[in-house]
Amino acid sequence: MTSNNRNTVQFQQKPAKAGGIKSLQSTLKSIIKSQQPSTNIKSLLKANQDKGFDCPGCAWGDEKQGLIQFCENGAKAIAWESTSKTIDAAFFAEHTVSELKKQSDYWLEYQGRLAEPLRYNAELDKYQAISWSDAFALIASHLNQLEHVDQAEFYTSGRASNEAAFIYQLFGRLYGTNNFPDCSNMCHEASGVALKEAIGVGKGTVTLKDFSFADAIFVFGQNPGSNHPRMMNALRKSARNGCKIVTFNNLKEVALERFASPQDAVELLTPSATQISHAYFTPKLGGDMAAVRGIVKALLERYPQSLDRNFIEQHSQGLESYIELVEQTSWSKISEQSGLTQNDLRQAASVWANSDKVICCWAMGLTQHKHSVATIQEITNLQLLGGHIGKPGAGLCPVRGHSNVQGNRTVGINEKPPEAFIDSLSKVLQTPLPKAPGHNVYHALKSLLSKDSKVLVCLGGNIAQAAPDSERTYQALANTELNVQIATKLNRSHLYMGKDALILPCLGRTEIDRQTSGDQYITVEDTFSMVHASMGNVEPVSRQLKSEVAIIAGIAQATLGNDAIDWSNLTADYSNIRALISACLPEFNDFEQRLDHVGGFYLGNSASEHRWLNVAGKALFNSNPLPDELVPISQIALEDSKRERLLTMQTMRSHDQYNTTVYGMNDRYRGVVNGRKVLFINAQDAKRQQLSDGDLVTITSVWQDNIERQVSDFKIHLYDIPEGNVAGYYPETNPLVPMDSVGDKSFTPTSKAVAVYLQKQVSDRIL
Ligand SMILES: Nc1nc2c(c(=O)[nH]1)N[C@H]1C(S)=C(S)[C@@H](COP(=O)(O)OP(=O)(O)OC[C@H]3O[C@@H](n4cnc5c(=O)[nH]c(N)nc54)[C@H](O)[C@@H]3O)O[C@H]1N2
Ligand SMILES: Nc1nc2c(c(=O)[nH]1)N[C@H]1C(S)=C(S)[C@@H](COP(=O)(O)OP(=O)(O)OC[C@H]3O[C@@H](n4cnc5c(=O)[nH]c(N)nc54)[C@H](O)[C@@H]3O)O[C@H]1N2
Ligand SMILES: [Mo]
Repeated sequence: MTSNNRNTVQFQQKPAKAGGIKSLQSTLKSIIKSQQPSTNIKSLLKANQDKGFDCPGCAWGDEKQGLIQFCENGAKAIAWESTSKTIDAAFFAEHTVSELKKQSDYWLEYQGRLAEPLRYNAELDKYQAISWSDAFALIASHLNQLEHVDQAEFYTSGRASNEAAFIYQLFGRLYGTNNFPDCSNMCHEASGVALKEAIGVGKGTVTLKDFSFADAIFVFGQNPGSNHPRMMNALRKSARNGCKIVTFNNLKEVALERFASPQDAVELLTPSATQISHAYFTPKLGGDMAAVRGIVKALLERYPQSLDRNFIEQHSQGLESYIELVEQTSWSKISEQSGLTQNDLRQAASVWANSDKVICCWAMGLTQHKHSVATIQEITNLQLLGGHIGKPGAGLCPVRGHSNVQGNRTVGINEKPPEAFIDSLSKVLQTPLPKAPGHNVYHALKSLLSKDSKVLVCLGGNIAQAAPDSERTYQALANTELNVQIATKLNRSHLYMGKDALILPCLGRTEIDRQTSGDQYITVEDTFSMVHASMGNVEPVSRQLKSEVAIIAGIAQATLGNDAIDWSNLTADYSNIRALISACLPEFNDFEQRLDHVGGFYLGNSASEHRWLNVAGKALFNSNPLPDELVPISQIALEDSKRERLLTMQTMRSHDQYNTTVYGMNDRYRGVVNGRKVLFINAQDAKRQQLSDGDLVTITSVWQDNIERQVSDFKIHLYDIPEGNVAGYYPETNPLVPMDSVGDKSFTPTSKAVAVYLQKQVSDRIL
């Protein structure tokens, strides 16, 4: 037997277009696989509609008109949640936790929805049923016994509603800590930090409408065909109206080349498709900052008329030193670091200069690097030069991931809360609340690793698989005295614990949430700062489920009592929570009434009104030098033979997954079927290292701590990817991302730039 048998993945030709009939077929398949086809079709028609529920897929906005507002991958997310399969104590009686650990992530979630509260029994190594009130009492007793309140960590994943997130932070702060690690620490943190410093608000400045007026849209480091399919409709519409789409992506993602709308009969049924990108550039991983610097250099040299002198004079600060820096940056450094030629960047600059209104979009390809904050500030500089912020049809658009990750931050999930927010919250509650910064994901994991922190509560998500450096992350969870997981489906985060652990099953977005005052709706904020209501419409999959709000309120009441807040009153009617949000956050005034408006309401954006709420009181040109090296490998002690072979690896999503939830084994748009242990590599790099398509390799990453981080049995695939770069899927490659390799100022794991070397495997040997 050759070891190739261990890896069943196969490679096909990439499709000629994305979308079209294949999308519809895939949508139908996932509905059928859910074993609830009729309920799910009913659900889908309610997705993102007025008085329907917000699709848990992504944070893209909607027009709230028309019958169909879901996409292929939204359908997968909905079908995955509303399966009829459930697991309860009987399932856990048959499986020890040690056995469950051996199963794949796919298998764990595929068992179905969690149906009753469970407590870990260390003697049996099994989860067993526990009543809700005992579960709440257990949490309270752990929390109340800690020597210090900062020994508790309160993690959030961005699917939680505004109402759940608000009372969660309320509970955490009344308990006494600002330890709120959350998924956005691993996601768009760099965007928030960069934009706050530069323009005074950590959110995008555009709304969905702006996409109809833009003359050009620059898309950096983002794969919307898989991760924001509804964005493809906006890009397609813009492209057809003559808007020039310029893409910067390390890979040639097919949807950004050619996309067929499943809602257009001709594109659906014939090979025709809309060409999306007017120009498509493939920079090196981490090379975007240099690329943007090059565009600015070309603008200053050839198109000085494209500068908006009035805007710059009236609204900005720091132009002179920035121009000096751009002039000092040589074209050779720009080309070397970006991997793009001077000609490429001059072409991009010419599109920019000939467009009056430009939107810049980006996602994880920009935010998961060491110099991400500086990169996003470079894009902001480019936008400021032409006065594109606050102009209709133009502006900055960090495309957010989880469907309510932006809302979570707005309502207080923030380990470094703004002082004004804490002041206002303290005033409304008439109780002083902590202001000292707490832990983000990085600090929380470090603190659990060193056993300084002892209790971990997770409001959703799967921190075990989402966080980097899997072995150390697992150890951090295994160190907990209590690990509490509020979840819909079983995942690996539920399988690591020190002494005590609880799994608390909650309602999903699609389910009816009945409380004493009647059926409740919740609210969410999309990537365009639009807030709207979401209401489930299917029967909960088990009678034992509680809503996230009810669970948090139950924990809070058991831990803190009802002195500061009457928690059951908040659960009884969520409008009581919204009244509190409204009292604490001025942008939510008349919260309840404004929800009546079809499509919800806009929270506003100070920068787009030319109000600059940063320290300078002006839009800032930040003068950040280009990094000395894209991955800091010169500081790593390494034999020359390995150093010569180093490649930079990105970890990304396939078309068949939602973060750590794996729906299937295919990545249709990249021609990958039947497996996920794949490493995409340039043919020249493969040749130099004597590797051929289909060879099995062991991948080892290098870092300053000299800890060996390795994964095996990955099949290499020759692919159109810049030399020196390789790509693999997240979370299979997470063991390779060193925990301490984080972004400057953002602490985000550098998941898009990991230094690795490869070793060919034959049979069970590494050659
Ligand atoms: N179906 C589905 N939808 C999702 C998700 C999901 O997993 N599945 N996840 C949600 C979440 S939480 C998020 S944050 C978003 C993620 O959305 P994306 O950011 O699109 O997700 P990734 O797969 O990480 O894609 C990174 C893209 O950036 C490119 N890239 C990587 N590094 C670089 C670089 O250095 N420079 C440039 N120019 N390009 C680079 C990659 O080739 C890839 O196309 O999607 C959200 N929506
Ligand atoms: N290497 C690498 N690592 C990454 C990334 C990367 O690109 N590369 N991306 C990062 C990014 S952008 C993000 S956002 C994080 C994601 O990190 P997380 O948000 O922590 O992870 P998810 O996979 O989205 O969480 C999935 C779990 O959420 C639970 N769940 C689903 N719906 C609900 C619900 O309605 N309520 C509750 N309570 N639970 C629910 C289910 O149990 C499911 O197993 O991962 C990060 N990690
Ligand atoms: Mo994300």
